[in-house]
Amino acid sequence: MEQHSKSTKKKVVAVVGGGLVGALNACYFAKRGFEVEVFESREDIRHAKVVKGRSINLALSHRGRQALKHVGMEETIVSKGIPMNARMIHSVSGKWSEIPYGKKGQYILSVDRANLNKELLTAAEKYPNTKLNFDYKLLDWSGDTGAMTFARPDGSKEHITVDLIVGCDGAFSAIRKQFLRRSRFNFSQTYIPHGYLELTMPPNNGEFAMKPNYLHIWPRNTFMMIALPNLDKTFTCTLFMPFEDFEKITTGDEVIEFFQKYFTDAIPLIGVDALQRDFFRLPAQAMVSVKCSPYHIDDKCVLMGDAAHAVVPFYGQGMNAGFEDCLVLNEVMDQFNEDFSAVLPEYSRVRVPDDHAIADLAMYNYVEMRAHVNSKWFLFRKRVDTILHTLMPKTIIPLYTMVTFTRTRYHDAVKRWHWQDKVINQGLLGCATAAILGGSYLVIKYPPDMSNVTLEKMWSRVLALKTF
Ligand code: FAD
Ligand code: EGO
Repeated sequence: MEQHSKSTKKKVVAVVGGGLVGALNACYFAKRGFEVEVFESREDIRHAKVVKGRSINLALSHRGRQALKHVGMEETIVSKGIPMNARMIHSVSGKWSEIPYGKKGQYILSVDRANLNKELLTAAEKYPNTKLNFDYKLLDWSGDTGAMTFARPDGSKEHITVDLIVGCDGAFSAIRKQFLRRSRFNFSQTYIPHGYLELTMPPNNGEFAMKPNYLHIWPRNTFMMIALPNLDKTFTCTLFMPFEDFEKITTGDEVIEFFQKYFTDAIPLIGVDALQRDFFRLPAQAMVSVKCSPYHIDDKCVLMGDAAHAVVPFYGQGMNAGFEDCLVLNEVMDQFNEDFSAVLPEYSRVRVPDDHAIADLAMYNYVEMRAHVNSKWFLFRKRVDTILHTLMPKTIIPLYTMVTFTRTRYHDAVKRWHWQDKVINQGLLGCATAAILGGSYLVIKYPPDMSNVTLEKMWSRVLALKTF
């Protein structure tokens, strides 16, 4: 069936970066029949002894799953994920309270990053029209000719030219450097004052040390800790804290003292020795938010995943958004018959507002949580969300639900959220007005006996109110 005539020969697509988004994207382009070359700077993680990387596990939700489904990978990944049906809020006093994410089928999944990446690389490699190239570090590419320059481990350089470059090389993208040199390219990058540290909570007597099917959260305003379960019955705890506070903790005793004050219940679960050791194993890692636009250069190059939009991890959406990028580009490819000169501008046009919206939402959660979210407020907010949704299931849908369990475009979710806020405020205003009117009516209809009321008595009552 294959045709080798020049006119029907499929174009060559280079996917730069074989991380989560690059590996999935390779499957998408391969499925369409393109000649796909993946270039990854690291060695093949499937054969590597130690895989260093950012977070050990991630929360996979609806958008990411839909994107995996399109290339037949959903089941493979979901079967190795651990459902988290609710958040478990840990209070300072050690009390645990759970709030479901939604109905029975609404859960997020804890997945292992390394396994996910390996499975996606293997899936990409199964297409006969895909080639994976490891130890290829992109140094730069020419905006004029499109030629890419790679560094090899032996110090040599290789120059490669293809029809389309897809930049999936992460938050510090080398592909993006060419964009920065161009006029009318918007770019912003913000490092937040917080860093993060990962700690392992081992199994207890061969079982999970805490209930496994939960996203465990310790909300302490500026200090936050979360824990996601792993298949080996460990939990990976991630502590988020300002760098300046990390710097204040320099000894094992200080670690315990700090945990004693804020995360008491976690000490015996992680173990004093492990805690003191792991806390200093790696320095706290930085988090960056990157926004830019447009995502393409002519018909030559497009940015996707973290390369286009690194978001802070306070919504659990970075990978999900990057996976959804692949799905959106695929939809545009159908619409415009794979004509890159039409596809790429349209992709930027439809995707930029949504990626910017999730970047803003993630930053909003960061600001909100560090400023006033302790365990009481967390529980209160989520309970109010649940009650309003139960009362008016069609009118009020919690923002977290829209973002996590639907494919509502991110920027539509934000719009709807603002609209719902107005509805809620008007509802409250309505209730207040009704209360005042109702109260006035009662006072007029049944006038209270004022004969015994002196000015002095009234004042003392007004002053007594202050104690509230
Ligand atoms: P990356 O995963 O960074 O992959 C980029 C790849 O490109 C790497 O393999 C790298 O080696 C390669 N590369 C880089 N430079 C070059 C070069 N010059 N040449 C060739 N190759 C190159 N997201 C979620 O959805 N849910 C979560 O729960 C979640 N939790 C997170 C927790 C933390 C602490 C952090 C930091 C992030 C979290 N994220 C989460 C976000 C998620 O990790 C990223 O959005 C996701 O990894 C982006 O994938 P990517 O493929 O675009 O980039
Ligand atoms: C009031 C209460 C305002 C990531 C609660 C805002 C994020 C925010 C980092 C959780 C869940 C997946 C996550 C909820 C809020 C992952 C997430 C949430 C964290 C931190 C995370 C929730 C990995 C914000 N989802 N979420 O509603 O359960 O609410 F706590 Cl620090």
